[in-house]
Amino acid sequence: MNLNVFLLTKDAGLNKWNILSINTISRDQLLNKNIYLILIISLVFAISFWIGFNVNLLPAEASINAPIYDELFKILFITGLIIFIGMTIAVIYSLFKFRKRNDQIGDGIALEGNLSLEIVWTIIPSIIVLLIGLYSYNIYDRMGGMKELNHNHEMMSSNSEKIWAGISQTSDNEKAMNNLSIEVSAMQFAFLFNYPKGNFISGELHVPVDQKVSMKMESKDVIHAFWVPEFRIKQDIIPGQPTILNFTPTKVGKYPIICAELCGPYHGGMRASIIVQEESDYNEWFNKNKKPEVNL
Ligand SMILES: [Cu+2]
Repeated sequence: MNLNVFLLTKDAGLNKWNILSINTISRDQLLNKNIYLILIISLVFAISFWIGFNVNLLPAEASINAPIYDELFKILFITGLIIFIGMTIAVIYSLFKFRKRNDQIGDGIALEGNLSLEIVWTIIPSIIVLLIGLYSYNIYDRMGGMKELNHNHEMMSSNSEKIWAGISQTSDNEKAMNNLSIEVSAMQFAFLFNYPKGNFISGELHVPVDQKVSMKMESKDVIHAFWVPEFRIKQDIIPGQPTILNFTPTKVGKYPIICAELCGPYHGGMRASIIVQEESDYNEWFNKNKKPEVNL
């Protein structure tokens, strides 16, 4: 059985292209074409999933937030790869398949509109964007982004003070019960870390491993952002509007703290370090730095 297929032919006398309807492709040929298409699409999916699961572009995972965030990244990465590889193949195929042949002179015919194609390329991206949006919401919720902010922060200097934003993660970890409370001040162009329990200020953030840290952050001047790539967390620090950031480090080591909000001419140099230590090492550091209590 033959199928009706539209082909372009050149009108010899007028040197123009016409659309002619002629029977050329058999059902078998069309089936073969579809099989090739399905094979190529499967291959694109297989390659994308393989790269997504085997190529790691992210730094070490050093907080309990990191694996949660990386789940989302993996999905975004694989989705991006499928689109990128698929589009690249389509472009390269089209370059060869539809290139100008020697006997072709003049413009191609003007094609206008294809409703079914437009419906397909609207529905597919809409579904992808909707699913990614829902999944991102779920990840943000699991990271503690949707937790209530204005309760149960014994560290806060005045309980009535409004916390404006932040990631308030709670973990099932028993140790999370005794949070380490730190107050962060950001200014052009440095971070300062105040340890209220030890009554001292440090330029380096030291925290014990596997223990929940609860930070209240305020800016002295402009908007800054506290970002630790290895922890997969970032939170803006805003003048006059305290924000909080809770996290639990899981890996001993030294990681960069980077200001992630363009805050002035030396923004690029606004960095500090977070040092995650074993509890005994942390206690040693803390006791060395803490100021003796003065009884008046
Ligand atoms: Cu800054």
